[in-house]
Amino acid sequence: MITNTALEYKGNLFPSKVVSYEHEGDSISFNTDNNVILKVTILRDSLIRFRFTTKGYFSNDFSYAIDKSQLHGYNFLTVTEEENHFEIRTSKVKCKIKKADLRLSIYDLNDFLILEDELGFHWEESYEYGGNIVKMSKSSKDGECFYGLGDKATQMNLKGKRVENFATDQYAYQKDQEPLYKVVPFYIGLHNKQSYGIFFDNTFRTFFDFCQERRNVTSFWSEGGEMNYYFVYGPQMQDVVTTYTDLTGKPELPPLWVLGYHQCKWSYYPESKVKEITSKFRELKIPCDAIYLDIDYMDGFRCFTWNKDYFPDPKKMVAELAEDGFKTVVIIDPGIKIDKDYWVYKEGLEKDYFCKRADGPYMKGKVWPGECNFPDYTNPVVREWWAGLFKELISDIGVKGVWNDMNEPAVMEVPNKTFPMDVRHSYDGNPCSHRKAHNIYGTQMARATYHGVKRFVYPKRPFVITRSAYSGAQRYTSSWTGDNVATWEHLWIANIQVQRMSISGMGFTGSDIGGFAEQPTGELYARWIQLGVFHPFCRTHSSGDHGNQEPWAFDEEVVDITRKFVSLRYQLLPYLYTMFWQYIEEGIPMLKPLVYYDQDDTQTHYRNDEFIFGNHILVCPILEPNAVGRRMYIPRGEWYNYWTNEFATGGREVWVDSKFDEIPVFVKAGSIIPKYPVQQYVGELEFDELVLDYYFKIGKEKSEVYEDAQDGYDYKKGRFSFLSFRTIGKEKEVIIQLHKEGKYETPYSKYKINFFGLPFKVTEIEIDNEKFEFNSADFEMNGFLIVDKEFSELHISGE
Ligand code: MIG
Repeated sequence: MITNTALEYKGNLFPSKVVSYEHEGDSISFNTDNNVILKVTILRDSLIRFRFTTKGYFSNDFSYAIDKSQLHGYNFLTVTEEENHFEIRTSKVKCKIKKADLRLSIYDLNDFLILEDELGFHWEESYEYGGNIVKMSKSSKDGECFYGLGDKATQMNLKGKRVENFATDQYAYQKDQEPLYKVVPFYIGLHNKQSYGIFFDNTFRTFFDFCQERRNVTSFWSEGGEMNYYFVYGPQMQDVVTTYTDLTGKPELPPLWVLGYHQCKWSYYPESKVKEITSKFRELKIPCDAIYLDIDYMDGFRCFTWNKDYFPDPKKMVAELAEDGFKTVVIIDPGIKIDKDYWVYKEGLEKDYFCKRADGPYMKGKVWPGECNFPDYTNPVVREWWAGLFKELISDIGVKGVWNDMNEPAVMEVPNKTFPMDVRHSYDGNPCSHRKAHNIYGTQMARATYHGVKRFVYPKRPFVITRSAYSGAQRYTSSWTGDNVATWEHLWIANIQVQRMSISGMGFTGSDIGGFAEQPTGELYARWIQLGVFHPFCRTHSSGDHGNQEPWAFDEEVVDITRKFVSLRYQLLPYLYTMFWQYIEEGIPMLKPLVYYDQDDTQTHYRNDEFIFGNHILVCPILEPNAVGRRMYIPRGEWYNYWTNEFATGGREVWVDSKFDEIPVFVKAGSIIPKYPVQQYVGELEFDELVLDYYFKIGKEKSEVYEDAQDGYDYKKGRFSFLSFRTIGKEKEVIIQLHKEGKYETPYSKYKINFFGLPFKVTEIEIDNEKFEFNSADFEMNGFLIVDKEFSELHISGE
């Protein structure tokens, strides 16, 4: 392993002076007299790619991370040559490139310096492997903060830290442990109220140093490949994140049931145990939509087989579970057991689909089934074969989702926990060793799985969840944060990890609620579920080594708390679904760390705990035992305590009381929160009313509600319902305007509008300019109205 630092190495080489340049379409190439070429490509006004070679020519340009549809050309840019530098301009930024050494600096159009090379691009030749160790260093401003990078188990602000990206099976990882399961070489810098982003699209092992090695220097480097990175202009963090997410791609909508609650354990078997668990959920009235089968459902851990002693008739069981509203999700690992009587192995062998060592033999490694071979998912033909393997599981048996594990890839009983580095990969026609393919392996497996599940579940929508991922994996799959531990510290970690994944383009993520390893106390489990219901993916999972982790494994109070919070999630399903819609449409993260929400407020820069769920709900978990409340920062603006409806002004740190069955939750004043009735599973109930909770504010606010058939693809043909509400509050008046789009007819016919915090007594209501009769007796502070869903303006006034 190469562990030398980016900066202090004697053998560093640097570009020398520019001798020529060419401008072709949206790209400009600068050639130096020592064979370095810097190719600058303007993808958009606010997105610039910098690509270096030291060989005098570029190798084939190929990336798994980039969403190809985002690579369209560009039409406004100018290049000018000055005495000592070149200047490239778009309509948002300008970039200066020094003739002497290719060092560059980027400014906004007010000449404000956003980012500047320190040493800039440099490299070290790696004779052992061939190729270079490629490095970049940038100057960092005083007070600069850094965010992003995926699943790192450390503080939100990465200032002062060094991180490593190498997908690793890290059982029971600890705070600050590096590296973890996922690789997202993307960060956001923030200084002087300006955010920008860097995406270093290089799948080799990479490192990032945020002013740890030297106080005012940020660097990143890789053990191979190209110095190939994208600069993303802000100035708002939202601009950076949405542009990055566009570049690396957005998912499709999951079916709505996937946003419900999931129950998992290693492992539920036999069939009678599975049914005992699902029945108990219904009996205790804790909503639940999905039940998981971990590796023990298989026959000797052979993927795509069943243990017939435990599950004599899987199709019948899956159908019976479905009747009770449960969707069955099963695990599938990459290791294929070496067993000449096993059809998947035989096919893989006959067709030559397994990864090979450099000298020819198949790569062999031990995982759950014993000695295995591993499909090369970087080969499109192998992905196609893999997708086809899901036919029986999905079409015949009726499984609704697939869980991909161990795809870092993880190998047992070897010191590096993964493949030997000489293993060969197709890399979609760019053959390479495992050094290059390692970090992308899990994503390509999840991609193949996604195509398989999608093919056979069609016309319904697929569900896939993965443990390992590289940037762009969000196009195919959701993810979880791996093998965490049932400790309070891990609850803290989970909170940050899921927020961080959210601003790293991969927001459809959750943690194993309660902790995977070890056993939580009832209190810890309750606090974890209280956070988990506000995560995009919400699943309890545990290793099962230390006891049970169903809500009823704890005392009755914990069961009640679980019911209360999971029910709240089910009420908030239309809100969650709308968050998801904003993510797939605009790349907007579903969870927003406080710094994302209000980067101009320096109070937010080092906050870890509080976050915005969607656009209008502020959540702050309780992360300590025996708490009766906590201190937290309420961001600027006006809020209501969700539990007490008390008004709170933000921009300050406050103590918030919080009983055991609550955590601090606030709703932004002026917003409308849509709610469904509590259902035990998605689609259980028919209801004729959409609840809309309105929280009074003097001033304006916007709220949206996205709905559709909750599954299938009709939404892509315009069959969705999109409600945009504009609320205007005045001293003695509230106006709610509603604008509707889409061709989907929601099954309910009315809205029940709840009003919170009205500062006046309502005397008159008009709907679309007609007087509306109502019972005014006690319509003060909190009251409600039931109105036909076809209104466009509601006008309430009083005295
Ligand atoms: O070596 O399938 O992270 O969620 O329950 C352990 C058994 C393999 C690791 C996963 C975990 C899963 C477990 N797996």
